Amino acid sequence: MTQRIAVIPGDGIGNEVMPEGLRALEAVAKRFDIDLAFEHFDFACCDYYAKHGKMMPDDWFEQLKDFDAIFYGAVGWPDTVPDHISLWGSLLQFRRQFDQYINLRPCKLLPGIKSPLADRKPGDIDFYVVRENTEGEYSSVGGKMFEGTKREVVIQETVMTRHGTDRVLKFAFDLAQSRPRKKLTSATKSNGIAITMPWWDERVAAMSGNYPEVSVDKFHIDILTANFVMHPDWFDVVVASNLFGDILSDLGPACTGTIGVAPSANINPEGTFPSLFEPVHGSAPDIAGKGIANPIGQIWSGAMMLEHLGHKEAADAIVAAFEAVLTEADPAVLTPDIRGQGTTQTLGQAIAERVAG
Ligand code: GGG
Repeated sequence: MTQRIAVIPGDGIGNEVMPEGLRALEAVAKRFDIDLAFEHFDFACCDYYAKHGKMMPDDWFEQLKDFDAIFYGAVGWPDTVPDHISLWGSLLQFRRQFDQYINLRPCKLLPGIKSPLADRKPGDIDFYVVRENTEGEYSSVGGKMFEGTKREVVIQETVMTRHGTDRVLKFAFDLAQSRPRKKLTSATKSNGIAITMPWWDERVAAMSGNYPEVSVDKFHIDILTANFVMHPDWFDVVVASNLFGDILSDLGPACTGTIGVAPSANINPEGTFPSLFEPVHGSAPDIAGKGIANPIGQIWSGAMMLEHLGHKEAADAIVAAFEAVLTEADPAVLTPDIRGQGTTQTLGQAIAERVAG
């Protein structure tokens, strides 16, 4: 059975890491005899906006809805398009319209990569951030009054629904229950954000009643970020609202040495719509065009996509391949963010060769 993948490189380094993501997928598809058909799209990026005055064509939903998955790079090119326009015109539309309400972001210290935290070794940092992905602080509810005057008022509402909160909590509890440590940490701020966050805590407490085997703790987001740095080994599954999850899933990988390796899965668990797989990192205008972006975040996202599509063995083969290349630690192969002198292509090619076997 052919599985159709929509490929959208997006902006900046998305265009550099995507070919390496595809190279690994093509190698693994050949090795495991998986029939993947890639179709490339030039929208959901700021170049498209420059030509058309919008990030995507009006029929983007129709064009993409029947794909088995979407493989995305990165979005944002603030010199051309303000960040909130590019993000709301592309990635956030995918997440919302395709009801990809889970954003699953593994955070793992990989072999060969030095954590900036003292004395941490692989195995010490190995947890998931489960980020609510369709509502919360990322809401389009609000407005401005008296714009441009001294009386200017700006309001943006946080939107949390019982449906939206319970479904992400259920996913996170299920994940925690499936893991050996069976531990779930909730990110809150119920001392300061006095309506939505105490309610979030109540929903966590209610859901925990269904999972007697899962031990649950919670931290206010400020001390939680400190504990990510001081005690990353405490965490197993961390569940968070949209904004808190976004922040934690950049900080977590930074504690593992580089955000360049971090993958993510934007999942519609029911399979009604395609899920979307993208590195956690953005378009990185500061290094775009230099050919030095780390492709592992894109490659690992491809592995998550394969697992989602039912190819666990192939997904594991990709992870084993990049772990082997990192363990070898040839500086001529590795990218500068992980102390190498290589390029996006040298690292991508070494991983693809390993995948091929
Ligand atoms: N590949 C991820 C990406 O391009 N991220 C850009 C960004 O700003 N994302 C914000 C978010 O994930 O909410």
